[in-house]
Amino acid sequence: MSQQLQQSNSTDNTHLNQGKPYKFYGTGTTNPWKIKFLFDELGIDYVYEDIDIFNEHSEKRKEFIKLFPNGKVPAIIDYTVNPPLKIFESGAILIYLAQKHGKGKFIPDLNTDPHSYADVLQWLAWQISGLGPMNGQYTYFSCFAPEAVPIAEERYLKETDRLYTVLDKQLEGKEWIAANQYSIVDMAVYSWAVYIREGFLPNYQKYKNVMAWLDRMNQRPAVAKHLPTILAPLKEEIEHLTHAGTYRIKFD
Ligand SMILES: N[C@@H](CCC(=O)N[C@@H](CS)C(=O)NCC(=O)O)C(=O)O
Repeated sequence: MSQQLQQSNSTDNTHLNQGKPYKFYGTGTTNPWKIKFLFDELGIDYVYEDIDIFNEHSEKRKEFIKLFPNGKVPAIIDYTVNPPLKIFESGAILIYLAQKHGKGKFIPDLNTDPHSYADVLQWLAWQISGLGPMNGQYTYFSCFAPEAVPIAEERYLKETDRLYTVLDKQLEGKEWIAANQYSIVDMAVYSWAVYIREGFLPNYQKYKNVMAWLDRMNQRPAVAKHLPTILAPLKEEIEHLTHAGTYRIKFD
């Protein structure tokens, strides 16, 4: 694949991607959902490649890491530019795609509306640097860690709770998180928040505005389309984790 990518510099590259403008590498977990939502909101077609990202022996994963050295999904290749452009990190991909195709729809225009643009950027950075990593660590220690580490579980629960409380306050009296418009921020935050009321965070009901916003998000056709796929494995996964003895979340 990397050889093909290099060869494509001087040739028509559409044949490399089955005639579709983008290749999208993902898996069925949080961060790649963001990109699926945005592609669907934009009505853009892509070739999808599922990477068995947690399996170190997977050949596909080894090939993927040759192209994207950080070795995490999502990542995309844009074949509409020459040479094709590789980009990883969900936040970077969201900004790139929304600015390229959204015409101000999913990210405001910096030149005409700098306040809204900055608002979207700051909440996106908040998700990528805060909500995602903290919620992710909490999920690891409360659901997957082979040994219980109460101090880590408590620390990440406290910070995850703080972040959802901040989000709840931000959503007070608002339909969408940033800039008074549905944006890449909503897609990014939803990709994590969709799991919290499915057995992955205790006491989630207290974030009332977040719950109402989740319901609004579920109405978006681009989200509704994927929701059954997001939810389908969760019950069985919790049963599996409970059986393995690593599911430690307690509900009041
Ligand atoms: N900051 C990255 C995080 C990406 C990430 O952690 N992706 C997960 C899947 S949701 C992954 O590839 N995990 C594989 C691993 O950690 O080895 C982003 O927002 O894209």
